[in-house]
Amino acid sequence: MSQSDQYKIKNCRICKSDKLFPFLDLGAMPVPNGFLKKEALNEDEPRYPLATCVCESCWLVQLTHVIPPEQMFSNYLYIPSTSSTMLDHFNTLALKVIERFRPRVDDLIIDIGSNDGTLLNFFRKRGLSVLGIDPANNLAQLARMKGVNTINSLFTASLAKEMASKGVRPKVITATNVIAHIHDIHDMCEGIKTLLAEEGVFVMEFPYLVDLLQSNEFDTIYHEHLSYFSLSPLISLFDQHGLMIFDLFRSSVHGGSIRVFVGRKNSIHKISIALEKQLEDEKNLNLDSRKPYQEFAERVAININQLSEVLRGIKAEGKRIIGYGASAKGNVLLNYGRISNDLIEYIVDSISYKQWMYTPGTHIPIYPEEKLEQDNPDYVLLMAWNFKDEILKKQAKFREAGGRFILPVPQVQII
Ligand code: DWN
Repeated sequence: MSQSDQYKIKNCRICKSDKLFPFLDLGAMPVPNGFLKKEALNEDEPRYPLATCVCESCWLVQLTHVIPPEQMFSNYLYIPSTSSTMLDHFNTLALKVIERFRPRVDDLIIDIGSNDGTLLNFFRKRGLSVLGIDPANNLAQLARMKGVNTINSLFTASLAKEMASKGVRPKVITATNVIAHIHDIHDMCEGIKTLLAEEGVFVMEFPYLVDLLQSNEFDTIYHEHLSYFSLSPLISLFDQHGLMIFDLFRSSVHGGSIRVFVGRKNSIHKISIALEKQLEDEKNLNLDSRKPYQEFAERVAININQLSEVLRGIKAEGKRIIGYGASAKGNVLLNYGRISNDLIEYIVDSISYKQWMYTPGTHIPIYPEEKLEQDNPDYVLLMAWNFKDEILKKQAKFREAGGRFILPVPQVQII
C-alpha cells in the first residue's frame, strides 16, 4: 500500500459519513515544522499528501490524509511567546475569561496543548491555579521552568478519566490552536465532558474556516491542521457529547480566528444572539454546498501562479529576495509554489530554535532577523503575514530606506 493510501481517511471524523468531496490538492510535501540541520540536507525527507475535502453530510472541512502525531509533535518547533501580538492576545483572553466566568482562587484552569505555558502564565499571575497538558517534551520543560505545572501527554479521554478520578475538575478548560490538530475528536469531547466541572466552561479557539476561505489563506492548510472548522459541524459534534456552544468571539489572530464557549447542555449557560447571527451568516455563505470550496480552490491556483510570476519577475530584474518568518504556513507556501533558494536567498526568523536550520523540502537557510538590517536585500516575502503589523513596525527603517515587502495572501501585494 502506498504512503498516500496508508494515511488516507475514508470517513468524516465527526459524522463518519464517507461522502467526502475533495476540493484542493497542494501536493506531497514534508511536514511544515520539519526544519533540517545542515548535515541532514542530503538525507531522505518523507513527503506526505496535503489535500482537503469537505464532508457532504456535516460539512466539516478536513485533510484527506492524517499523518501520525508522533511524526509531528514530539519535538515541536512552535512557541507563541516570541510574538507580542500573541502575548497581548493571550493576556486579553485570560482577562476576559476571568471577568466573565469569575473563577475563584481554588478553581483550576487547564490548558490543552499548553505549549510553553504562555497562556496559563497570564492566569497564574492573577493568582489562579493552573495545569498544562502538552505532548511536546521540549515545550513542557520550558513551561515548568516558568512555574506552569505541565503533564507531558496528548489529551485523551483516558487521561481525563484518570485526572477526574483524582478529583481534578477544572472550572475552565482552554484550548487554543490545538483542537484542529486532534484526529479522534470524539475522544477529546468525551475527555472534556469527563473533566469539566458541572458549570464549567470549555474555551476553544481556532482559525475560522470563513476567514480562511474569504482571505484565500491556503497556506494555513498543513499536515498539523486536520480539521478546518465552521460552527455548524462543531455544534453537531458537541451535541453528541451532551455539550453545547453558547457563545463566540471573533479575532484577527492567525489570519482570522474564532473563540467558542462550550458548556454542558443543561448548565446555566444560555445561547447568545451573536452565535445565532454567526450561524445565519454561515448559512448565507452556502457552506453546506460544494460551491464555496470549488471557488476557493480556483482563487488559490490563480494566487500561487501570480506569486511565482512576481518573484521570477523581480529576480529577472536582478533584484534580491529573502523570506521573513520561517512559519509552518510559510513552508506550505514555498513547497506548493515550488519556491526554493533559486528565488529566496534566505529567511530571517526570531525563534532561536529555527535559526541556522533549513526549511523542509526547499532547503532555504534561516538566520536571525538582524541579518535583514545588515544585508539590506531589495524585497522580503512575508511568510508570517499574520504578524504583518508587528513585523512592518519592527522593520520600519528597512522600508524607509526603500525595502519592499511582498504579501502572499489574500492577493499578491507589494507594499
Ligand atoms: O496552529 C499553529 C499556528 C497557530 O501557529 C501551529 N500549529 C503552528 C504555528 O503556525 P506557524 O508556524 O505558521 O506560526 P506563526 O506563529 O505564524 O509563525 C511565525 C513565525 O514568524 C515564527 O517562526 C516566528 C517568526 N516571527 C519573526 O521572525 N519575527 C514572528 C514575529 C512576530 C516576528 O516579529
